[in-house]
Amino acid sequence: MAQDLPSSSERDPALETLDRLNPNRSSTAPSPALGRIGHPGNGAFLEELHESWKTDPTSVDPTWRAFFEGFELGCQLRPPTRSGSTPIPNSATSPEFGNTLPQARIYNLLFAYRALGHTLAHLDPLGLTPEANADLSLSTFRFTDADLDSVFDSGTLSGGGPRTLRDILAFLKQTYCDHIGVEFMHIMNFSIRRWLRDRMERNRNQPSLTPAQQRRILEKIISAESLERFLHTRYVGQKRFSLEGGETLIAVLDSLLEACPAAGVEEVVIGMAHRGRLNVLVNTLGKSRRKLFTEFHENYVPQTVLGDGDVKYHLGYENEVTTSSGKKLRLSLAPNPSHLEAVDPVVEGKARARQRLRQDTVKREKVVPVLIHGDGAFIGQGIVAETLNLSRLEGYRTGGTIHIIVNNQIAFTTLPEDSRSTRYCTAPGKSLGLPIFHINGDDPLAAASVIQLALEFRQRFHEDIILDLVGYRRHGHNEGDEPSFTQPTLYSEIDAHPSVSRLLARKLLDAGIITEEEIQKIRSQIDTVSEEALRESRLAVAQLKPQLHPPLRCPALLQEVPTGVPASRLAQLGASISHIPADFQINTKIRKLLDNRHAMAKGKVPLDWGCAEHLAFASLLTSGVPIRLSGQDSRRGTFSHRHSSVYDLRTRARYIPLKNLAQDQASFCVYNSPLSEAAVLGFDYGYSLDCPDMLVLWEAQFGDFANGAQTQIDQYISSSESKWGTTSRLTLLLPHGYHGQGPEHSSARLERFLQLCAEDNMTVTYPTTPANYFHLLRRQALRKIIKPLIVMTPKGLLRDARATSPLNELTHGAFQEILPDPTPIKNAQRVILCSGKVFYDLADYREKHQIRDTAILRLEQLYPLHEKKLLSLLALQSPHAELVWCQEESENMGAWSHLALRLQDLTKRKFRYAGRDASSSPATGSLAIHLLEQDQLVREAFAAPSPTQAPAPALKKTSPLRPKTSKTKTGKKRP
Ligand SMILES: Cc1ncc(C[n+]2csc(CCOP(=O)(O)OP(=O)(O)O)c2C)c(N)n1
Ligand SMILES: [Mg+2]
Repeated sequence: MAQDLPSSSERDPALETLDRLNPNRSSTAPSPALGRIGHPGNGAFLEELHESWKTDPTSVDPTWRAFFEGFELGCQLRPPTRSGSTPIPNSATSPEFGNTLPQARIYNLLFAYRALGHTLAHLDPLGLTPEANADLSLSTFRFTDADLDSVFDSGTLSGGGPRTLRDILAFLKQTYCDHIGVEFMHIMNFSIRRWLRDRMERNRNQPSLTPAQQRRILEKIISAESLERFLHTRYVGQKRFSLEGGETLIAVLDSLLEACPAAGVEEVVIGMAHRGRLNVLVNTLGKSRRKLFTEFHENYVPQTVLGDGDVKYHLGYENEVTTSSGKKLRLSLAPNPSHLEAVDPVVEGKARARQRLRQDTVKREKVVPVLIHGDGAFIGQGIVAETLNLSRLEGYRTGGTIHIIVNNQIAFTTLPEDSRSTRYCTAPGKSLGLPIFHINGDDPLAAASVIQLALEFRQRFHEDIILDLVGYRRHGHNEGDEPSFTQPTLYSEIDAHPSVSRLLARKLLDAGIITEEEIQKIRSQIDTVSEEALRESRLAVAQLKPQLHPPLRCPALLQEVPTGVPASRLAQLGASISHIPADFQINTKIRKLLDNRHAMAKGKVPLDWGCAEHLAFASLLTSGVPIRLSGQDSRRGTFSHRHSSVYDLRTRARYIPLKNLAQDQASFCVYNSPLSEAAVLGFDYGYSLDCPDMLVLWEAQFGDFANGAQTQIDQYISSSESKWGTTSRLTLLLPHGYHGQGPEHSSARLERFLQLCAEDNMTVTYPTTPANYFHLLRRQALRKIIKPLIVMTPKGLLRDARATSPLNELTHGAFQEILPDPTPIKNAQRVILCSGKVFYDLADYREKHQIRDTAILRLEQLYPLHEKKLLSLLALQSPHAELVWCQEESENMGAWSHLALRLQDLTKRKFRYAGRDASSSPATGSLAIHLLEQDQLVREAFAAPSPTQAPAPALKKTSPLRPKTSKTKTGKKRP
């Protein structure tokens, strides 16, 4: 119930009572957490009072009676659906209104308008006057026209004092039912609500812009419209995703940038989709028209990107612009893929990284993220909710994002009635209690004044805010699309509707702010600039000769990077990572784990995974490399192996040894992420773009959950360098390995990552020893080349004595892409190649059966493959040795399908496959079957006679594309 309570600030007496009852409650500056959830004590108290009022209204004092009446009213006034099909319960019939005092009903009226005035606001440029809302009619409050001139106390209505009912109504209608409709009464933080209310009622939500500001807005609107029209006539039928019908966006962005310097903002990081992007690039970011027009040419090949490039309406841009006050502002527009809203968390991550670079990590007021959305995508895409949920979290906050929705009331051909179950497309914002401003897009002045408020709000409360610019789409979805196929009536209305610029021009002409001649001059100046740019671009494209570019290669990816750390330093680091302050009481098991780590770092006990990782991190941090690790339960580690953060048993105070290594160490940030993959991975990817010298790691709980972030992996991590030239050092830790835990916890889908590999775009690894993991992490952080790194990480091996490393493997050397056989075998008659955990099963089998003619090599790095190393290791064995690829993953999964042809091409020899049969599900649900299968695949690896003993058998499994074998996974013949 506490959630739905109206702000007691609307009822000042009640607020006072609350303050009296709970002196700890701060009415001016509640803590953010308390502000959001309300005070639990107050909630219980109010609930009690509410119950007693419901049984007998006279049992509470009149102030509380009025309060609850307002509250009940708010609960009953459910907004109608867009189509108006859901009947609104009419509170006028509610018996509670029977005996209420007139003054109390005035307070109800104020509350109702603040809560629901937006239902009467004129938001739709194409719409008629909104349907009357019976719950806001005078009769609902038991007033009649005869009461209009009666005088009442106007309570908290801007300044309060006596006013006639007529004045009160006019005030409320002007503020809440004009061209701006506001949803803010769902906000649980009273001080935020009060601030918004006062800020809006101060000027009755009417724009108060200077004539110069108004002229500038008109210029921006004309500029936006002219660019679209120019493109429309010069590049007929070419896709541009016109902004026409939503040109107000350009005025809003301009007003935002204009307001930035005074608000202390130095940088704005923008993310947006296709709609109006070209317009924003030119009219907001200052990209030259010549460059844009060049990109429209059919011969155009991006010169800046060495890879495949991208279409023009996905490209990013960075620039420094100068505001009218002469202040500089850095702007960036993140490149984005077609996948709508996928850019959201990337922009948040970038913004946070930029804040870090500007040492703006406390208030986060210097760098402001701005996300521009489409109405269909905002309500439809789950990543929007995931990203909003990051907004207040310690590891992901950016100090408030300004969301602007270019709401053209359509998504391709789909109308709102088919695309949402909510009245407004902004509904996701309500779950976070964000203020939502719906604005008639035909009123750029109103929109400009709201964006000023939005920036003020963001800088003051460090929270997200949403602007919903309600407009229309003048053309089809793209310019080749015929909208009247599906929306014939709507489009004849749109054809007849005057443009935003014409409407605004009329307004300013009427107000005497501008003359017709001046408007014509603005238009012709802009067209001249466009014409000139077009001429220049034609000259430029005449020089262009499209050429096929060779695949991107990065041979240096295979260069060895020395990553050993001297034993003395490891011992020192070992002491630091296992040290806990004396006054800290920790769990005895963790104490033991830390002591063990200490012993490992001194070389007394072989190192396990957790210790190797900690030492890698500690060595990097103390040499100046900052680290950020984020993922679900990553502080402790899903498998309880990391324990990067330890807790005091009495207070749950947290201590992070890696943050306490040395005075001058680099920063270590480790966060438990929310239960999201797409948004969190996107965020960390975005972060990694702007902090290239930092080791940024994202960890999946189990590797397969990464597929919830597949869009980020496909659209950004694997391909963004080729598309946009953006590089990232992001490291993905993906627990992988078959332990009989069922289909969903076995596979990180190694095959998917390998399938995405080409042109040296990233590194894919599956290390099997703590030492190699140690070197891998250090290589990733220290090498100059910036590439994403994918790591299949262990689960069971974390506690497996076979998978430990002696300290001396950390003190010298480098990451080994291929691990030679630890048992020195020469001239083997069989060589089994494998990757990852199955190595240990193979080695055990060989040991158990005293097999001496088989060597086992581990591919610790699957991409790029170190071919030279592999050939030289194979050269140590018989040239006639049988070559086997063994994996525990099913045949259609794991590394086999990626490697089969490559290995055969490289060695000019055939490989036999030993592993699970192809399967639709990654693994069996039964532990018993798992063990049988595992046993069989290992036996199979050693099964075939070696070629020197017998003629080579027909190689049954040489191609990943061969038909299914007749054996089932348990070895039984299939019928
Ligand atoms: C995730 C995703 N699904 C589908 C599409 C295909 N698509 C491109 S634009 C579009 C309509 C988007 O509507 P809206 O968000 O309202 O933006 P508008 O084009 O109206 O500005 C669709 C469905 C896409 N790009 N991304
Ligand atoms: Mg739309």
